[in-house]
Amino acid sequence: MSVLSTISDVARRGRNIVLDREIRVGVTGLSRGGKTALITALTAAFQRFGSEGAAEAFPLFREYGQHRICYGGIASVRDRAVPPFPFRQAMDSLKASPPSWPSPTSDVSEIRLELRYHDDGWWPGGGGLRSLYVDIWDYPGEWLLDLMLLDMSYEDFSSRIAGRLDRVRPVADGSAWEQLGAGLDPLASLESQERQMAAAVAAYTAWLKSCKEAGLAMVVPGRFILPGIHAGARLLQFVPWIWAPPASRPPSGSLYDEMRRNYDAYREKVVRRFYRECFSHIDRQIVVIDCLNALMGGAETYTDINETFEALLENFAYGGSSWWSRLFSPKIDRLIFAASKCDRVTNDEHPHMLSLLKSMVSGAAARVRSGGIEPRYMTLSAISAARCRQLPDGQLALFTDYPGERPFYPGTVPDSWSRGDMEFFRRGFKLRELRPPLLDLDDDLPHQRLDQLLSYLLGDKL
Ligand SMILES: Nc1nc2c(ncn2[C@@H]2O[C@H](COP(=O)(O)OP(=O)(O)O)[C@@H](O)[C@H]2O)c(=O)[nH]1
Ligand SMILES: [Mg+2]
Repeated sequence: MSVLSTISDVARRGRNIVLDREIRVGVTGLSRGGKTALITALTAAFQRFGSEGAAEAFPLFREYGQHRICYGGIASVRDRAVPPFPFRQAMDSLKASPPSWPSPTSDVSEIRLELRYHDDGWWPGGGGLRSLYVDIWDYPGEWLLDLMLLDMSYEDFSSRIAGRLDRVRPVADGSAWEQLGAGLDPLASLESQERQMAAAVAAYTAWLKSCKEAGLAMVVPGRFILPGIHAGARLLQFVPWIWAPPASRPPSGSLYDEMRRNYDAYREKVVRRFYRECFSHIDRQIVVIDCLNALMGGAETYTDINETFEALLENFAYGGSSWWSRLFSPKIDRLIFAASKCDRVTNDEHPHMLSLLKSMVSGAAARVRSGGIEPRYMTLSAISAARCRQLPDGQLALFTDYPGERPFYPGTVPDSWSRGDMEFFRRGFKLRELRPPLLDLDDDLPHQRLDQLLSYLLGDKL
């Protein structure tokens, strides 16, 4: 980006902020949490704004009617350097026959949404038709956890991982890389041990993969699992040093020194850039969590979610924000924790799912409250693949669109979280990944409470 276009971007953003016409939304979630589905659903919702029946389709978005929203759609991109969010591809795959879910995200993308509404303002410059722009970024969830590393030195990172090893051993055993790494000599020259280091990195990566498969949240560094353009780069050559610290100061060119430099380069060149691109200056945050999936992993994964999101949210500033502070020291003034994919349980279980969500993120929520804002919680289905209906015997069950697929009852979600309850849930609950809904070309995407989310995200800005 040239200096001139940077200046004009800053000036434009300044003007939009002062006039309260632009908000940046950070969708925060682990991989497979439901971010891409949510961004697709939000975009499709915007495209419906102004058309017949839209107010009825989003009854909980009360501000829609109050402010007479008359148009919504995709606006031209804010930053030409960032690829656009692949909305068309996502819709094409959802509407194909047979349909498929949008493909997993492999890189950063961005979308700018716009809505227009009637402003009844009486102040000078108020009144008439106004626009509100909403910027959203999508990215692979694997990279999200790296934000934790922003303020961590190599030593901090190492001790954090060392502290987890035993705790997660029941679901993901890290003995293989522990043993391999124990043979490394931190003070010897890198050349003499390059092969051993590569083997330790490969074994550490294999452990991270097994953590991910077990449903653990804290899987860092994320690029070890999904390197993107950094595949094969030197800066991915390090492992946390969990063994006895070097006996003396590691000389330049020693194995320890090299790993620390690679870590620092990773943090500065990869993670900071990712943060700047997707998370700096966000005004509002949605944290999407697939609670049911996390719970299927048992007590370890349940606790891991809490610890992970607490550490993660430390990288964001929360608090009330005026246009002045938005311009000079932006803060997040609204945060929503959303339990995603709630169409996988019957409606009577939603209150239980909500209490599960609250207990899963209690540490992270405390972090947000310390900034003086009260987080909201909701259960959400961005793209519903099942509908809840009553069977003739009065029992609730889930119905999909697929002929021949029988209605089913997945089970009950407990509302207290003792180990016993979790075990009961794991054994008894049938968590089914659902195929996407069967849609005709002109059908709208079915959802649950997307309108509530829209109201909370945007209502006060209209
Ligand atoms: N039943 C149901 N499944 C969903 C929903 N949203 C996402 N999914 C499933 O979760 C998978 C991951 O979603 P995605 O949005 O790609 O997650 P991301 O990795 O956070 O972007 C999808 O492929 C679907 O199988 C939803 O609202 N309902
Ligand atoms: Mg995605």
